[in-house]
Amino acid sequence: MKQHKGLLFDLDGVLVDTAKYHYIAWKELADELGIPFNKADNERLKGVSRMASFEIILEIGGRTMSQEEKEANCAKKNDIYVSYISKLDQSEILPGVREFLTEAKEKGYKIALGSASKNSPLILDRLQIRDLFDAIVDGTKVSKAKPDPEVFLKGAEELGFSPAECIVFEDAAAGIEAAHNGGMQAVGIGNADILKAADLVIPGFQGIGIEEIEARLK
Ligand code: B16
Ligand code: MG
Repeated sequence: MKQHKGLLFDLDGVLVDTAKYHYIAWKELADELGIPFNKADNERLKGVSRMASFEIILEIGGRTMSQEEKEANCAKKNDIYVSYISKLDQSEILPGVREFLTEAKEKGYKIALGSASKNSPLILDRLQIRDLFDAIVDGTKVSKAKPDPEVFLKGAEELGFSPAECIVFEDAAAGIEAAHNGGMQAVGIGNADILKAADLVIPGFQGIGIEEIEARLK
């Protein structure tokens, strides 16, 4: 039974794996700065804003920088990152995502993006799924990072629904917490051990539809 009206999706790790491109770009910058940076460090940057990510990298390297220098380095990293995501194509959408979104839309749900990434519109364009979104709330519209609920509360508001009428789909523990802080149910995408707090955890969208999610959320 349809109990909700709005679906709010995180981007990285839910719709597409952009973390690998963030890693390549941060790694290139870190190498240039002589800061050791590996894939385990990159895990700490998932869902974290660009500037906060760079601050973590500086902390790893035991370095400090002026605000101006930090901004210049973030811009440099973003240029590298954008050069990669500009080449994204439809094949990089995670399995089952397009089918899930299309079916939910047909069933009358409204769909919003809730992501920290300022590059969200470009990524949705490249994956050719932008038209499935009724609202896009990204890093250009919010100032507080998850677990603050701001990004999802704005998403619900832009869709015109109350938080209780929305379901959040997230791959990060901080995102699940953000959904709950905003009064929304949260479906975790990925590992149930990491996403213990979620109301339901699924490995991905392959072979699952919104009706099954609604039934299992009860
Ligand atoms: P940008 P999400 C996040 O996306 C990424 O997980 C995180 O690694 C990145 O730093 C952040 O977006 C900002 O991205 O530099 O493109 O503005 O998980 O919130 O969809
Ligand atoms: Mg994510």
